[in-house]
Amino acid sequence: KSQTAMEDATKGLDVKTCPQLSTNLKGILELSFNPSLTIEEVQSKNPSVENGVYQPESCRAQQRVAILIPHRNREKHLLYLLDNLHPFLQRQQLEYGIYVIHQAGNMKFNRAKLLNIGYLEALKEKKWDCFIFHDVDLVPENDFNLYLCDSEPKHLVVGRNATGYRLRYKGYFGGVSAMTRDQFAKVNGYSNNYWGWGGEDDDLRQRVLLQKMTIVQPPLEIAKYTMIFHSRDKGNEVNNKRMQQLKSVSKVYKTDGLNSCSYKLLSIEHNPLYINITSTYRNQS
Ligand code: UD2
Ligand code: MN
Repeated sequence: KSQTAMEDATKGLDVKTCPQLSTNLKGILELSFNPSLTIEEVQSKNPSVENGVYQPESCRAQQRVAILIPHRNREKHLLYLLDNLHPFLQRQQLEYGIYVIHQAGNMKFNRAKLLNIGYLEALKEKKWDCFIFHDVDLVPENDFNLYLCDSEPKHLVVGRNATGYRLRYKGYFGGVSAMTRDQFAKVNGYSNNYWGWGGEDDDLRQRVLLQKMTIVQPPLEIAKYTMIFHSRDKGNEVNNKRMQQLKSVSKVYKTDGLNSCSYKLLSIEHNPLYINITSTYRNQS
């Protein structure tokens, strides 16, 4: 039984838990990337979402799921993602919240640290059961790809349009992944020390394996994504230290992660379709 279910049971509420597999699923989706789309249109298509949060009306969700999206200067991608993801998540009958964690300032982009911040800040709002770490530019192509956590960490991007729907490399854990609150706490979250592009996802994978967990994946047929085409962002140049860093994960992960994540919180805005957490970092520590 999920936390939600137990709480409702103690309150004496008699609402049925949503089925493991929603009957609203469609399978392969027609994705939409309309360049003239506005945020107001997406809002009007999703009237049941309130301040970035949704919960099914007719049943109690299996899990409470926080979607964490690291972001800087990708407004268009964010709009496309919200447009596709909101109806997708509602069809899956999840209780969910979408958090966009925005990096302000001119420091090199740090995707992993943003995701740690998202986890820490989201838990101040609600006791989320499950966290989905989600690139802004990846749109799921099949709604049987469930945004739920399993008994082991789950990698949801098995195939991508750009790579002919083949896995990038064995053991790849990037793009979109799902971990329970406890699984993520157990590995001390992501490293905070990957500045610029690359390595942070391999680092997290090592942490998972060091904690004797395994990584599960849905079948390729349903775990397919379209990545919106983009070139490398300014401020996210390749991290040339990543190979070196990846050699010392086992030595440092217990002191580099959630328990050492320092940041300056600039604002938390509750927008109709997502919660926007803006933070900045003083220096590379
Ligand atoms: C791959 C991984 C990604 C991450 C990255 C290395 C896939 C599908 N994804 O993505 O998970 O491991 O390599 O760091 O293989 N972002 C911004 N603004 C920026 C830069 C990045 O918002 O200026 C965010 C955004 O959510 C983006 C993500 O960071 O989707 C990853 O950056 P990317 O898309 O440039 O890297 P990519 O596609 O090689
Ligand atoms: Mn990308």
